[in-house]
Amino acid sequence: MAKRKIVDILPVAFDLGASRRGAAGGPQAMLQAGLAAKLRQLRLPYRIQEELNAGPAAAEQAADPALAQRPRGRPPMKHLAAAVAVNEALAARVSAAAAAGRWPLILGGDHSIAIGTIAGLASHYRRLGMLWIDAHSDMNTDLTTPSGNIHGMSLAASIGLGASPLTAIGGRIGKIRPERVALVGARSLDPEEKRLIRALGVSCFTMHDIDKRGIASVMEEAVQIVGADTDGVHVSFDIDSLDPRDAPGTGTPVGGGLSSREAFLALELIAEAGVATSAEFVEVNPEADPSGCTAELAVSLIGSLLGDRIL
Ligand code: 5AB
Ligand code: MN
Ligand code: MN
Ligand code: MN
Repeated sequence: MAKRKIVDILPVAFDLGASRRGAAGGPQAMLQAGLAAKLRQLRLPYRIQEELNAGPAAAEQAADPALAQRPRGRPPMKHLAAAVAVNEALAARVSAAAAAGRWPLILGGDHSIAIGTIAGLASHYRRLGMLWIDAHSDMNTDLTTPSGNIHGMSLAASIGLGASPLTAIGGRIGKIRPERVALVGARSLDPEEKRLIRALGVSCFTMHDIDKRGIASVMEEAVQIVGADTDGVHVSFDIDSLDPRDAPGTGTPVGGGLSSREAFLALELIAEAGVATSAEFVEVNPEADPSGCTAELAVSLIGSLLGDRIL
């Protein structure tokens, strides 16, 4: 990791962006699985910030009908007010961490928190690149969502597409440009997400590409794309990118995913390239995983991204 910055751990106990509850316990599960010890082992200085959570905003939606408007033919966005509140707070924290020269490491929480993370980073990095490692593309908007779940909209919102309460988080609309994004591990895309990915020219390395070319070749190209003409690279890692056999503890598992070996190698290659300036690890759901193996795996994966080596 570049220049041994202080790793600023930002736990976000928020899971109202998903249908299934439980990802709010992700940060504590990763901390209990030994994240701090891993950072000490890597001799990385760190601090652990106070956990952010939904707070009283979770009850606000009923009181604000404008926020619960129902686009024709689609379910309404669920828990919009709470998602806006937690993401605004997160954006402020991430922005402060980056401005202070620290290395933001956000622990989710469901993937809706990427909106706040990226908003905070965008205030600091004007040409941010992003690796979005996920079974899904999270490219729905309020007009295309099949579920109303905001964790399926976070990448679209960060690009500037979708409902204004989401796109306006952190101020500027359009925090990241589609050509600076690379998706890795995709295997469950909704029809309108596919259309949008093609129309915007977002690089998308699916499981098909990974099966055919191997993860190393794919990562080499992905890292090159997100590192070209950018001033920072964020790694948004959804644990459901892994195959559920290796990472069962997540709310929206999809078979046919990355093996843990592929995921380790992907993160090791990002570390070797020395490009990452921040990361988030999301969608770890301890309630879906009584054994705790998913949180343990997540900690090891974070270690790999931060420079852990076998020898
Ligand atoms: B995750 C789905 N596309 O919009 C939707 O886990 C799933 O953050 C979204 O990647 C999954 O509801 C969101 C069907
Ligand atoms: Mn996701
Ligand atoms: Mn996902
Ligand atoms: Mn998920």
